[in-house]
Amino acid sequence: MPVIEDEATFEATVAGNDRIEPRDWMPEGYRRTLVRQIAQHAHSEIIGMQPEGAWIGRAPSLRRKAILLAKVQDEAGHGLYLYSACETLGVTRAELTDMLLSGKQKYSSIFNYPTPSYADVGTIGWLVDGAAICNQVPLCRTSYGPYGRAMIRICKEESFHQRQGYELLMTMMRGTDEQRAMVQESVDRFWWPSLMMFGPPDVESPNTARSMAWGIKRNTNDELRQRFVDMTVPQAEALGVTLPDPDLRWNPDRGAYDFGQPDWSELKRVVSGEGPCNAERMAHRTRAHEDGAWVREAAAAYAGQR
Ligand code: FAQ
Repeated sequence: MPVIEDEATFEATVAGNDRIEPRDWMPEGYRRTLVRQIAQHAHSEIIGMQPEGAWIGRAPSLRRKAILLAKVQDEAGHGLYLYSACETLGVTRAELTDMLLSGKQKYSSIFNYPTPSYADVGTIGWLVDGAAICNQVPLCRTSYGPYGRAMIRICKEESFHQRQGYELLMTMMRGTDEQRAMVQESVDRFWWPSLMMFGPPDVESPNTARSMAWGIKRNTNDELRQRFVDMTVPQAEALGVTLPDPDLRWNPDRGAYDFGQPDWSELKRVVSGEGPCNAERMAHRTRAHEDGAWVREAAAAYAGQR
């Protein structure tokens, strides 16, 4: 039985920071926003397996292969929890997959960048998982119950991912000059795209105000971007790499780092399909979906017999 049956109770529940559950009454816009955000998040986890997955066969030792394999498998799991959370809103996994493959739904811009160097495995763990954690820890308190509960487990695993990336980079930084140069080159490529993961600046973000009022998002894009920079600069110093931003400096008045702005026109291009790897990522995902058709048919036939 639903506990919330009307708009007034819904608004009071959200205002009291309590949870909305699948059977509760909710405004159609709230449901649509959640489907959009959770689906984009799920698609990102699944497409996000590709850039690092390409390195599993080439990782330099059995230990590194095992770690990377475990991490990429976790990402598949994250995608599945999130698709399940999304299904509680009345949309099927097949519909969500169709929306990804037809380009109606997005996935995170960050996975449209190439990973030509093994150091990219470490940089993705450190910066991309680091940004993901900054963005996702507040989502553990999101107003929609199934999404918040999925995020708790995902954040625990992301924190292992971040540490394995940092440890890999630390090991390379203790190695040869060539390895140190590989790390710096990789950080130079991933720094600005990592800042773009938090979305457009608040003044250009059409969804933030509404999503905050509904308790779906708990912080704005700019607040989380700032938190990420403040967290990452000391880690870069400990690692011995330079972040490629001439405007980056500590501001004692704000008690935070000032930093430059990413090229926002690049984010728009990448999100609209013109990033360096969009076509490759979608072709790979489409092929994998088609190759899996027999498994879906067999599972449906088996379920039909029971
Ligand atoms: N890329 O109004 P806003 C991960 C879209 S998981 C692509 O600010 P919102 C784990 C946005 O959807 C990474 N699209 O939107 C991992 C909206 O689209 P619309 C994914 C972007 O939703 C690590 C439009 O632009 N994480 O990394 C991006 O309020 C390593 C306007 O933007 C999540 O999805 C972008 N960067 O805020 C896996 C977290 N930014 O309305 C493998 C959950 C914005 O046209 C390896 N999501 N857009 O359909 C969120 O927190 C929010 O959805 C934001 C965007 C913050 C991403």
